[in-house]
Amino acid sequence: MDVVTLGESMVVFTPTSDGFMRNASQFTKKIGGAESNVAVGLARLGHKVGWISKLGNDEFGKAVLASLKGENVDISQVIFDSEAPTGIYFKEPRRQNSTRVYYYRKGSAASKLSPTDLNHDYLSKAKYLHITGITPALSESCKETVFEAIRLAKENGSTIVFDPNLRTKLWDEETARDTLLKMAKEADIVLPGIAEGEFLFGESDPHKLGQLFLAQGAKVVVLKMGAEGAYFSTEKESALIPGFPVKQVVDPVGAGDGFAAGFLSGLLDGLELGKAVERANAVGALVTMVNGDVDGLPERDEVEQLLNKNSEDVV
Ligand code: KDG
Repeated sequence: MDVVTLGESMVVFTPTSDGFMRNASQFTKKIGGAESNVAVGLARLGHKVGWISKLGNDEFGKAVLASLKGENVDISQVIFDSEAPTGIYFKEPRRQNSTRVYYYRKGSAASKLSPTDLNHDYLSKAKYLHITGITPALSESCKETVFEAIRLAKENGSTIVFDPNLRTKLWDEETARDTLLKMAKEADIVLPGIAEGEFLFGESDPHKLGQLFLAQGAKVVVLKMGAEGAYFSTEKESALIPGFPVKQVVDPVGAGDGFAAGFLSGLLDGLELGKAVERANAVGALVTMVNGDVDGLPERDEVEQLLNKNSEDVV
């Protein structure tokens, strides 16, 4: 596998009408989950990617599995749990760049993941292990699973890629900060948003933040700065790579996952860091133009088209 990722996927319901969700009578049903969004993004770009998780043995679990299988994500490590349901969440778009989410995932099948669910052999064959800060927020056993996955992957020389994905609805700030910092220390590559960097270190200057993450042990840090682009840092270099202007953001959810998929895709293709960040920016921008957490994730030719365009022409 090029990349193995681990986390919870859910069925996502979004009202078809504007306004408060309490007044909605119809919803669209789609699939979401940060880690599986990354997996779909990578698969659409032609990479080999596997997703480890648990699903309820129910209609929604079958929907998630069918969707990921249809995207060519390897689902051989997915376990069905007959005792717990598949998580769901609702997405209520309020205004441009302001979407409210409501989770119904407490006690979900994925929250029951435990270290014994991990297949050592499978993890040992991953070039990259992608993890996010959502998984340890789901339960104590999920937290243990993430750290065990890191241990196993590292033992076999995989590169650990970490996206903090802070979700304050899922845990208290102190526990979140403490756990996310521990994960950052284990990671080779860290992909935080500026707000997450500020949450973790109380610092918002991208260069200083990059240095702070490097001091924790990361080799590459890429700070996502929304429309401005992204700022990457290593011990030897650092630079701002401008983003692609998007005239109308339709749905920002999943843009960070698209960014991660684009960046990893660039690294897998052997691009230099700046070019990999440029690809990440392009994929992230394309995701925001379409409704749905995964629906805007592009295929390779769409990314090439955007990269070869003068950025002034875009959308
Ligand atoms: O990054 C997008 C995710 O936030 C979304 O797909 C749902 O995984 C999700 C979460 O926990 O919020």
